[in-house]
Amino acid sequence: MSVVSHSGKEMSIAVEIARYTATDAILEPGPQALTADRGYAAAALFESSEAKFGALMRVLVLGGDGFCGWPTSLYLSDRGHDITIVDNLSRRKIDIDLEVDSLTPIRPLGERLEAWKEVSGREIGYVNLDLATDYDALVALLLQTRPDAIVHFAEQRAAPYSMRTQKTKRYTVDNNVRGTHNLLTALVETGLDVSLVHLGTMGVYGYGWSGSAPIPEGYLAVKVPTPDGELEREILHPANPGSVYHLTKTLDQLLFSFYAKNDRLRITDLHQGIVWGTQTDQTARDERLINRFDYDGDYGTVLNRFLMQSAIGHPLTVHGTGGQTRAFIHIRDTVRCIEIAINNPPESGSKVLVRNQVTETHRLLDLAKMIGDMTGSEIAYLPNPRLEADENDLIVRNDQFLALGLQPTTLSEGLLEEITDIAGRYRHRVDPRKIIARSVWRAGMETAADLMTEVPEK
Ligand code: NAD
Ligand code: USQ
Repeated sequence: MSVVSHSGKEMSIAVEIARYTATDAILEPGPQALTADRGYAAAALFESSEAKFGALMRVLVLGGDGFCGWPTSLYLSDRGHDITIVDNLSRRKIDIDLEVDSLTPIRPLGERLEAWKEVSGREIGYVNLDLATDYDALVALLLQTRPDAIVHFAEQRAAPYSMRTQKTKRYTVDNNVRGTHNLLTALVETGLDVSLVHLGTMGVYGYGWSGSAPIPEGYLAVKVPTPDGELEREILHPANPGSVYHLTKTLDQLLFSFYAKNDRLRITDLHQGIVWGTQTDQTARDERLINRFDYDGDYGTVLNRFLMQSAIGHPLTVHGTGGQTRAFIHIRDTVRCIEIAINNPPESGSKVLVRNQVTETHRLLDLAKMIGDMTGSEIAYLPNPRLEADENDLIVRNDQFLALGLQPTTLSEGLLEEITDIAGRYRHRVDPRKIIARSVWRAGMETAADLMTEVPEK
């Protein structure tokens, strides 16, 4: 594990652990060594650095090098919070395995952080740690930084990648479930009073289960028949995952529910829709800060894929009939929602606070037609590599974020800008042989052939 401190210097975890051990003479080896008392003792060491950086809130951003985590880290840093990114760079390694790259030229994390310091005058810390395997280092880090809030983005997040092979199925479960559980037990072990904000997904509710009934924010009021009449109860909305990835998010929900009840952890689970767009005010300040844009068949999400496809003249790849309806949110609204969530945490002893982080719902075919009308792109109706309903209704409650001040960025505001500023500008970086989605939900399912092998000149 390597650590880049707030001063930007590279340290090894051994140095940090040695500092704890040296200052806390009463520590015995073994599990009892990592107690809250040890945390308070160790924290004193870092008071001076806290004073120096004058933070409003100390926030750990787990997965802070990723598509949502990077702009969130910059946004929160810009707002005066003291940010430390935790990331094992697994997402960048998966790109190497898949022989694909972000459409936008993302820089190495160290260079990103230097650039941010240069343009904003603010420093962001960085720790390279695997949440799923480096448990002791995670505990040490929590005791060292004593965060007020943790934002947990650090999971394998692509449904098609999670369905690609038996190996990627197992990796997705091992990585996501172990990572989340390690974090929860580390919070209990350290005894720190931290607000945890997790990025969940709309996909935990599934699509079509409740017909045209609005999807509530996490919980469903039900009537249970008993011999003495009906009992009114509130339950977690039934889980109906559509991929191994979405399954891990439903497992996360149960872990959260247990630890909120048993250990009184303060947890917010944000059920986010599909994020579109690329830049925020902060990532747009310098090209070295540019955000990731995935376009390939595994990691590219539907709307950003359509935008990229229209920029290179590729037909818009609608799976099946395009009758699937999904929820969307712009990346600028994602970062605002995270700030709202860390500013409005639940109290200790409350149930998990679930907020639906979505601003619009759209039928995929309508989206494709909207982009086709703007750009003249054709629509290609492809065999669907996923097992999913051809059509579904989707009405989602998002009252909480609206009540807390979110002002949604609508599709009509951002689409053209995204096509010309990002997809058009970096069209030369597209490898068209990576566009067709080829991870199938069940062996033997049909996939389309490449529709383009070279990006045409403009
Ligand atoms: P991403 O893959 O771009 O970022 C995730 C980051 O976490 C990566 O930088 C990766 O290296 C890191 N990471 C993964 N496993 C880790 C581990 N074990 N230890 C340390 N770091 C690890 O994904 P994203 O699009 O930014 O999504 C972030 C979160 O938001 C995910 O949990 C995802 O499920 C959720 N979400 C994303 C979307 C979307 O459209 N992108 C929508 C809804 C929810
Ligand atoms: N689709 C197409 N054409 C494409 C790509 C996708 O028609 O070229 C369709 C898919 O078949 C699916 C829908 O678009 O019906 C959405 O696919 P997606 O890849 O955009 O989104 P999804 O797999 O659901 O996953 C993404 C993120 C995930 C997040 C989720 C939010 O990768 O991390 O959790 O969106 S939600 O969908 O609301 O659950």
